[in-house]
Amino acid sequence: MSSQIFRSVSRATRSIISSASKQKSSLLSGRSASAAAAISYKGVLPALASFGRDSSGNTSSTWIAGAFMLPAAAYMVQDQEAHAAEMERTFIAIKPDGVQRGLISEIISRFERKGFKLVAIKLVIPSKSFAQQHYHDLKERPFFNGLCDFLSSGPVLAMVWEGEGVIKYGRKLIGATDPQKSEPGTIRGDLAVGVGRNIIHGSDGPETAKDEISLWFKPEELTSYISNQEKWVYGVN
Ligand code: IDP
Ligand code: MG
Repeated sequence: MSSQIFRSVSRATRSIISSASKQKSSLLSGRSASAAAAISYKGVLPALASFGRDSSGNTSSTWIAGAFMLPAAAYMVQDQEAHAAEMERTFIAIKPDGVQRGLISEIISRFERKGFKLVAIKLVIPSKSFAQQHYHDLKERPFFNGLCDFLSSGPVLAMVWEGEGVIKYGRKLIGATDPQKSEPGTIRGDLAVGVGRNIIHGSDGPETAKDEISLWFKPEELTSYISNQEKWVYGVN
């Protein structure tokens, strides 16, 4: 993890330097730019955290404005992309039963509270053929037709969540397929009773995560950003 942070910071540093040499005007004021840099890097690399401050530790907007104009928004976007590229993503969907039962906020909050980051979300009613594509590897199972009818029967909340280990741990948060066997404390264990109405879907591995994300979302619907809590979630000692 520390090497990942180092790589992100190295890339961010390169983008600060290259953007600054190309651009003459700052998209944020010197003070905002400096504050943004401190948010991204303080605690990761002290030299960068003090970037834009004078020896007393105060923000030095004249120094930034006069000597080294910071295209803050530009480098922040590049840094976000570099950072996000190193994080795992999974596809999570609240099925029509979970939506109808008013469990959206309960389920989202469990992923949020864990420290995972929401990067895409939309409410859709999938067609039957879309449901068949989503569950294509179950097409030989006797419940396949009923399952696809059910998935396409109402709104599904489709999401992409990002974080270290989110594919495997997302499945742990969800619990066993049959809620009769899901542990208490898991989403299905706490909130569902029958296997045919187990309220949530989660990708079961890196390949399915990749396939399901691209089935449900266009690339431009996926966001990349640094969440303010990341340094608290991923700090190392
Ligand atoms: P998963 O959702 O835990 O990954 P899968 O085996 O991929 O479980 O099955 C997909 C979905 O099919 C389940 O979430 C459940 O809704 C449904 N399903 C699985 N097994 C049965 C069954 O025996 N009867 C009815 N529906 C089932
Ligand atoms: Mg599955």
